[in-house]
Amino acid sequence: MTSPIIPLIDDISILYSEPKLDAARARWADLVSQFEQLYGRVPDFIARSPGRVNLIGEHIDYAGFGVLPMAIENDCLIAVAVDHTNNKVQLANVNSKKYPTLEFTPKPRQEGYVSINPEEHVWSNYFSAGYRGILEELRIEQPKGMLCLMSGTVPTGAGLSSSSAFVCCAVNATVKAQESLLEKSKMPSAHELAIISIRSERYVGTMGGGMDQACSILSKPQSALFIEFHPVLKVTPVFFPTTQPPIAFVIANTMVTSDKAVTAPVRYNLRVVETRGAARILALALGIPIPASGKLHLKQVLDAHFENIGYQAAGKTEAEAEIEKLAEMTQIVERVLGTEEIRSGISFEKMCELADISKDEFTRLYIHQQIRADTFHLYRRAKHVYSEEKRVVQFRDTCEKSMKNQDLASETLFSQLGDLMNASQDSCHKLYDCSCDELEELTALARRAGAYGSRLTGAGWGGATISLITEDKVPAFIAYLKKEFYAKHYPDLGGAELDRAIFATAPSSGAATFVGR
Ligand code: NG1
Ligand code: MG
Repeated sequence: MTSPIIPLIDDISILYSEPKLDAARARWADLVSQFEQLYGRVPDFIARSPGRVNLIGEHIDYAGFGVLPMAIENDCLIAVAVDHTNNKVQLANVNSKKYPTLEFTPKPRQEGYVSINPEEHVWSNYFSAGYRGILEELRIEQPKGMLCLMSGTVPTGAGLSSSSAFVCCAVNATVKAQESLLEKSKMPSAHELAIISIRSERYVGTMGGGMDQACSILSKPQSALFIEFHPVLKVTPVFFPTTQPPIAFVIANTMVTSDKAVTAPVRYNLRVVETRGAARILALALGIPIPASGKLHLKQVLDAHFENIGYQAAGKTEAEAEIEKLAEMTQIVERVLGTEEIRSGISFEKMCELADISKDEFTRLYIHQQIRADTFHLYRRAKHVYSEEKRVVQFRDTCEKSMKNQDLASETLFSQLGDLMNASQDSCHKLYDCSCDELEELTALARRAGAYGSRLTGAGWGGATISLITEDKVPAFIAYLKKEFYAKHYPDLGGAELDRAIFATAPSSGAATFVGR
């Protein structure tokens, strides 16, 4: 059997940088041949979605604020053959020892097609979430059967968004497989697919903000992506100026895994709830009416406040005005939430009392998944969010200015960007409590090894760091961290495994489906 997809493997050079291309070609070819062995037929197409690394803007997407990630070369591939004879779904993984095969016959649409139990942490939940989310959106009654084989190279639990790469890939694979059931005009746009993927991942049980799915689906080659969420999802590519030596980013994984789905009640989802509590109390203090839905986040508070006071940005650029507003919001946080009573944390009861809402109503509005906490830290969380967004605006503005005015000395540019990344790490550590010893150690070592800036990326509590350095220094930088961090903490880690833990990354492009010709 010769797959019509094989010739396409030549075209994947747009997805991976030169040093990684041979290995990528071998992996795609292997996926196709394993597919043939498993299902006795060739796949109809391969869907691909990349992971991402967040350059700056951590834990602020769910507060409505803009973030600046970029897609990476590590990705999720799903090879698919559409089965026109029945509606059964089979999903196997090339690593079948670690990831058992999922098989199901979809339930009726009204019953959500497939059961997903967020309490049961199985790898295939992410596929099921994407499959269910897109079929619900398209209101498909009789989905076509799908034979699927997945291959993933985004490390799991590393903050590089293996989960969203998988959900987005499942969404893309499913929509492509069902395309014959849809009128052309009903095919969702990439923008719609991103929104559907954001919603879909919530079936797995995290109250995520949307950065990862938007980045995986909407990234453009050679650039990072500025993503705004409020009032609507909007993306703008951000380019780095050509400098000599060129700018480079290195990802280094602490190898401490933090599975967000497992720890959500005490970490991720708790942070979402703390920022919601803070938003309500700030709104009350500023005389901002709570919307009829009862829901609001910290970005809405900022917008409403500056509208209330009739803020005029006269003579300022958009970025300058934004920075001024964010600085003022941190002052307001200081005044309203930095009081003796609230500053060092409050109980759930106290939070509801100050937010002028009953415990039941608060739970109904904001706590969709279980939360376990005695103390809620509204002051430090809100302070992080507003100051982090200020850094995002500054980072983006610095890149854009230096694109226009290429004579900004590259040393100055790198230092400015690096300082913002370091300040972000500091805030994640001290205000957001989402760092850990290994992240602190690794980012400190990275700076010692010459990084202009180094910070955790993704949700934190483990996972990877991202460091800004120049291309000429990458080999020495990697060698230093291998010696000073990996050899000490993980003496058994070597060869290809070690190279998967620490590597330079280039911006990749967003999700796509590859069909044979
Ligand atoms: P990770 O842990 O990398 O999946 C999560 C969220 C993001 C964002 C970051 C923190 C999901 C799918 N991802 O990323 O939306 O909030 O944490 O900045 O929930
Ligand atoms: Mg994730």
